[in-house]
Amino acid sequence: MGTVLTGATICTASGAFRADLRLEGETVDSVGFGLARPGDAVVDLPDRLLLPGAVDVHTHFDLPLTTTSTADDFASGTAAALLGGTTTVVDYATAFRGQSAAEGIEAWHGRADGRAFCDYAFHLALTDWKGSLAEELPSVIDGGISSFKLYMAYKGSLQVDDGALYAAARRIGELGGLLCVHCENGDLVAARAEELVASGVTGPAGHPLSRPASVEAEAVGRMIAIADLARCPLYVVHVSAERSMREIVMARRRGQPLFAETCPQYLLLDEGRYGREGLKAAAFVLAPPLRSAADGRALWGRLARGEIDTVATDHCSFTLAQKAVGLDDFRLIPNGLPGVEHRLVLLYSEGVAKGRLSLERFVDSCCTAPARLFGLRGKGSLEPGSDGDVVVFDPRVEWVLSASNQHHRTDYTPYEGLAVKGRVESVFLRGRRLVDGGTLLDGTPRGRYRRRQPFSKGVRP
Ligand code: DUC
Ligand code: ZN
Repeated sequence: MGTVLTGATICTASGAFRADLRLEGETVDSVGFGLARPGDAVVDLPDRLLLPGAVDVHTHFDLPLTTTSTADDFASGTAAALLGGTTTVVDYATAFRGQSAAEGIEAWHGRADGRAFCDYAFHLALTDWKGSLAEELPSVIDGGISSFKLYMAYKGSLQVDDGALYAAARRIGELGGLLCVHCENGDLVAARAEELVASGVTGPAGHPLSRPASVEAEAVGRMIAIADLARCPLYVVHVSAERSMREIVMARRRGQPLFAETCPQYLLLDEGRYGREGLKAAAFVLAPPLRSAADGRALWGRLARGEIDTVATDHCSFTLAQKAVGLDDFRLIPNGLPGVEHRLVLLYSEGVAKGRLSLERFVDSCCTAPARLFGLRGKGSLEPGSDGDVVVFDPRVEWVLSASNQHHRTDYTPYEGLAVKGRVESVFLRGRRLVDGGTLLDGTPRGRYRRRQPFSKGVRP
């Protein structure tokens, strides 16, 4: 027995069209007309859009920092994701200094297994580089983790130097992996932050001053050169500034395998938030910081033209009490914003409904391209044979985002009071309806760990 969704518009990365979609078992069985078989459930969905389950390739759930942990763990984070139409997340498992890759990955499985409401996979973030890690990488890739992250920022904790970036990139490239890099010059950030604090600038307004766009763009340019020398495909995470995009576009024109991700916060929010007092500014501290409104406009253009490949959230959530720890020294404010629940509606409402983004680019950047780049077979597409991950989206509903109606485990949302158009009505994960009318239908965490293909093997739905 299957389920036939009728009367809606099917939205894909290459076009939108009226057709029915039949789910059977865990997959999309067929797309077309007259699909119902005896015993099928038929669901009539006039005026709705059917989207592939969205894929968020940048989350930090249950991430331990020196003094605190992120507010969302895998249970709350993946529940919020699913309610917002994201059926797969790729979280950054981290091997902290002194840990082996296997130890880092095992710890992340321990955090996620049996708790996730949507499907999930891991990248592996490496916080140093040594021979033993190089030896471990083939078995990591065999375990379905085919992308790796290195940080050029966070001096003294996550940051690695250029030699390590180069050596890791050589190894990852040779193994057919994809290298994700946080591009900000951590030495410059640390020096400027110290200078600011010494001159009496200690509040949250100091945070963006310590890491301006030039600090990001320099690191992007340097990393592009390193990846080119190392012959390693590069994915630049959370690009926030037009200056960085210029570096990326130039290198792509030279033929380098290079991909760019941005996040809703860089498209929709700007540095004006840091001009407010105390917690009102601290709530918006993340790295890279919010930029100018002109940067946001330029990023929309780059996304619409396909120069930015993906939109992910960098969901890394803290409560206001956690943010308050650094009110007198911005260096202590935990970096990050909540957002995994709101990505689809924000991109639809502020992008598609406002004419900044085509429906195709919306689907590609939020669903299809992330699945393809990160080797998630069966995800990000509504073609027959794909996983039955389907979002029923009602583009007519108007509502207001608020901390009071979100499911992130935070007491604020960066988008408080924003009126949006469009709402996730129901969500199917591998053929089973798990969300309807904006609520989870069952309290059982049904998310599964997904092994990913190496970048070099490509992926077909
Ligand atoms: N930036 C953030 O704002 N949070 C998590 C990690 C990062 O790089
Ligand atoms: Zn991140």
